[in-house]
Amino acid sequence: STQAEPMVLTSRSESGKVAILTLNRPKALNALSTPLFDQLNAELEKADADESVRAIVLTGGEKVFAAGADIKEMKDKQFAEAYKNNFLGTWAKLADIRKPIIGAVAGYALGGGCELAMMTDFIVCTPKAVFAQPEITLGIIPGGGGSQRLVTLIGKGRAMDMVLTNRKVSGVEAGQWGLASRVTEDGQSVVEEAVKVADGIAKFGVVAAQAGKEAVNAALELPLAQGLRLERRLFQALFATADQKEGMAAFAEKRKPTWTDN
Ligand code: CO8
Repeated sequence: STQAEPMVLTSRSESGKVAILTLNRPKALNALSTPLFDQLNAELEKADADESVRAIVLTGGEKVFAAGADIKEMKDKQFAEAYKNNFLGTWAKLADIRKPIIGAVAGYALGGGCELAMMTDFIVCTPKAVFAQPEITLGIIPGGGGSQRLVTLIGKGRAMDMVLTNRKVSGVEAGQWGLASRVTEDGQSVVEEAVKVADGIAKFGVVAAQAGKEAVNAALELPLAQGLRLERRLFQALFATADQKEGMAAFAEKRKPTWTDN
């Protein structure tokens, strides 16, 4: 058969608890196209709904995470078509996924690739990874949240520097700036490291993990007083869970907790 190779490959960690989604358009350096995002969104929704999945790792290749939105797809686009079909509108689905997602970045994360990485909950990268927003070189600006998320992660000045000068930021710098949370040792597999971190999350209760993600994300959207209220309400709500009773009983009894996700 001549069935097309999927543009997003899926696998599981050895523990079976972490879904690994791998961007797979190597000939186009994982350029992000509408069909690729349709597949990515479908796989993300599947993983989010699957109770055996407790965390997700999103990665690309060893040389390229993703070289940005597909320039060939965008080249001849017109406003009316882009507007009517809400171009890029569905590309931010990842940000709605409730399970923890770790971005594992090796090589180029350019334009939409950098933006996609920033949609994950946090990034693990190699020291030689390259993050940049080259949109200005194409006569456009970031369209996948880059101008907003960069400011939160690295501050206004560095965000401006990247967006206005196409500055290339190495993995090492990304770690220093807070764009990446963890930087691997040279030669270490970024996917293995991200999976190890994700497996660590997978060992905790799902309710606490999802609530923690919800609370941190609220900080990006809410004024402080509302964010603090939401955090406190979530905190109080967790006293209705079996996992809170188990976690604190286990501490008091000096044993390991057994989470039931209830
Ligand atoms: N789109 C389409 N095709 C691409 C892209 C891309 N972004 N990047 C690379 N390719 C293709 C090349 O055209 C080439 O195809 P072919 O073999 O048919 O000629 C193939 O991939 C290999 O690329 P190169 O020969 O250029 O490989 P090099 O190793 O010489 O260079 C680079 C690698 C430096 C990564 C180079 O390919 C490059 O600069 N790519 C473009 C990077 C860029 O400008 N990205 C920003 C795009 S704009 C954008 O992302 C807007 C964001 C929109 C929001 C997204 C929401 C998530």
